[in-house]
Amino acid sequence: MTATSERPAGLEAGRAAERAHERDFAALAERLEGEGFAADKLVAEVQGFEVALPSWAFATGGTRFGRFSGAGEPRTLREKMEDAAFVHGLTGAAPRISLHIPWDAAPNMDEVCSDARRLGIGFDAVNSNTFQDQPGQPLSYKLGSFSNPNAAIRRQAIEHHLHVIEVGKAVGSKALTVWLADGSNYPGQMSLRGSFDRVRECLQEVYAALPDDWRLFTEHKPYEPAFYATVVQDWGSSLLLAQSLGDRAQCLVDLGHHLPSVNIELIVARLLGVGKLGGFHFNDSKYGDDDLTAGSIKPYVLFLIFHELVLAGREELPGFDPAYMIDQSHNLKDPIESLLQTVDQLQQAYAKACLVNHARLAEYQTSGDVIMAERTLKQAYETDVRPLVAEARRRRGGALDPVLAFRASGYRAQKTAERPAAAPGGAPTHL
Ligand code: RM4
Ligand code: MN
Ligand code: MN
Repeated sequence: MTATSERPAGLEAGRAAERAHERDFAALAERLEGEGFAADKLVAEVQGFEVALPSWAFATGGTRFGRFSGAGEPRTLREKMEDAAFVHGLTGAAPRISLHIPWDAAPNMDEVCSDARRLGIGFDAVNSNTFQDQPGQPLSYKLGSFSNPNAAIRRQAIEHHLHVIEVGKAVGSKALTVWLADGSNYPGQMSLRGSFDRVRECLQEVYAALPDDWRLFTEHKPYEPAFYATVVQDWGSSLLLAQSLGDRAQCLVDLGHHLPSVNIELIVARLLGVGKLGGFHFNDSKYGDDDLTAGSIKPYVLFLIFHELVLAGREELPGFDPAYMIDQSHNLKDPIESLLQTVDQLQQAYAKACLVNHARLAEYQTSGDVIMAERTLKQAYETDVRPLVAEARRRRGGALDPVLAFRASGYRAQKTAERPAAAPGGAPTHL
């Protein structure tokens, strides 16, 4: 077990790598200073970026066609927390884990909290699950949860959410994320208007039970598992819900939950403009809800999203306090390596967005200089910020190159010995 007070094994980069980093960072710092940026300030800004790790991403996810589990995968919440702490130790940027209930149900929450304290991590938003029936559950969600025409099924779904809030309170969470699979597969199966009204009414009851210092995030998704009409299918539906609930209800944008070619940064800008951008589930997508590694397919889009966010932060927009979370399924990669890679990609996109000269961009927009406006963004995007991000990690006691440090640490081999394979199928994981 690695407490965060210890330096995880594998952190010591070779001396040659250290020297190469120092050279690269000095060169970048000089270049950035020439452009009017203070390098130390930028390092501190990058260090301010934090992202929560999803508990369900520490085991190999698989697809609906099968799951090929890897060795040493966590079998319990405590083991997922150990892995999360290791990722945080190497990156210095992932201090919280996001729980999914009942996947992460634990008999003794006090023990969970003391494990977390010992590991040096905390808890982010708690996620509910009414998209599956659980063993022993009296009524089925086959035809919907909050949208179900059967009031007893809606009641059961509300009770589940109240329970999730209790779990979150026990661990110190400050937000509830609600993603509903509710929808229909065939025209006529469900009332398109009635189902939305019922979802809103149920959410109102859940919202009323939120502690005063909590937020509720509504997460939309266009399709899957519903293939004809999903109730909360787009950001418009999500916004209607958040607006009808109250100030502490905001929208969560999962980057994979948009139809192909939708302009996600524009959605982000719209939600920011009305104070309803609550948080993110970072991942990347080629076709749909692919849950691929953030930045692996459309890195420029990721940058443009961060540009909207950094700008909103600088302008101190009302209601701007985004909860950054990862939501990915690691089908083929080692889940820890994939998360380390993801955090690094997010840090890089964020760092690049911090390099945009906003004053100059506004001038070009006003004077109608299209080329120079675009070049202002591209100049930031095309800057190799890897030394900046590595320096931000290093000053936090993390690794210059987290994936290589993880490989050198022997952590996976150690866990493979400590954690004999779970039952076939493994621990519950991302769908
Ligand atoms: C959904 C959605 C939710 C996540 C589940 C596991 O597609 O992205 O955020 O909780 O997957
Ligand atoms: Mn999600
Ligand atoms: Mn998803």
